[in-house]
Amino acid sequence: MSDDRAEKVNAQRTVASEQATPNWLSRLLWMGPRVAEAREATFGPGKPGFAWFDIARQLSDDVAEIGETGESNLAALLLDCDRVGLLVRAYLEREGLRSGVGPLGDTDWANTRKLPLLAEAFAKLTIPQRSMLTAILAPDRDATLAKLTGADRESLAGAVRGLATRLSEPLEFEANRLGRALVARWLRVIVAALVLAAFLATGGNWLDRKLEKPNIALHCPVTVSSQYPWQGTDHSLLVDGDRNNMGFHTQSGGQQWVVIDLGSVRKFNKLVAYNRSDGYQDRAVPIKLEVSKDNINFTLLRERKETFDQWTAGGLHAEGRYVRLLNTPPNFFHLAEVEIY
Ligand SMILES: [Ca+2]
Repeated sequence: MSDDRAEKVNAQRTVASEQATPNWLSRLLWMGPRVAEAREATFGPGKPGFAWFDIARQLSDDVAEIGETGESNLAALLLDCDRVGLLVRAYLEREGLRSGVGPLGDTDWANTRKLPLLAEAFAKLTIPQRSMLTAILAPDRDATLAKLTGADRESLAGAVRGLATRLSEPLEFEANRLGRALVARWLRVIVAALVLAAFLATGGNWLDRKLEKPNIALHCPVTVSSQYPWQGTDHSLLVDGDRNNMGFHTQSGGQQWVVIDLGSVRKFNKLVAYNRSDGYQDRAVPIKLEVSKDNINFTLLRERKETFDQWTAGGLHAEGRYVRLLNTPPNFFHLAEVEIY
């Protein structure tokens, strides 16, 4: 696919995706126009003068790499002078004031006075500093450098470094316009996502509570096959809503069971059993779940053989008044809570 065609396809996709997003959301998230405006206003590749600015940026990195070896460091001074030259070119080219493609000439230097930002920045240099700088940026820089005294270099280095910084900062700001817009957009998207997640979490809990059927076993009478001394003596705790306290504890030997009386024949679809939380969980299995309408004839609904913390027996489609849980003898039998829905 040619670059032109790829660009058109991308543009169509962008338009399609922007059309698919509601207007208010698009505005809120800076999806379209704000970023497009920023892209348009950004001083970026392809814009007049950007190539010079980009090279000046790289030189700035080189200056940083040379390190803090003192302002009189000749290599850093030359790089800073070149940065100034490149930045002046960038400014002039942006304004259509560049006189040619070669080194900066008299017309270019004269044109710098037409741009207030450049005029102001250069005004901070003394006249000798200005003439040394223009001489270094002229083709015969070696001759100029040979004439510089140590004091000249030192005075020029600080002044040129300051000048390069003053010239590059505004361009840097304009070059980062799109980046700032994208950061702002993503911050907005992240905040919106967090708000949405918080809303869904709250809304989800609210919906769960609305849709949740009541636990019909809650506070129903409980009968147990036998009672172990001292532990699990209050059987109402099997259906008290607390999933950690022990609801009953039988003796060992023979078939042990627990029956919950729902009070009348009820339809239910799910039973959740919570094992005792302080150990001996293997005693609860294998466990059988049965239902009866008369407390005499029971029908097996489910059986579970694997040890569990929480056993959910769903899809029961059951009907009955007495719900019985039995484990396999000879064994103690104990559970913390049973819920029926
Ligand atoms: Ca309980």
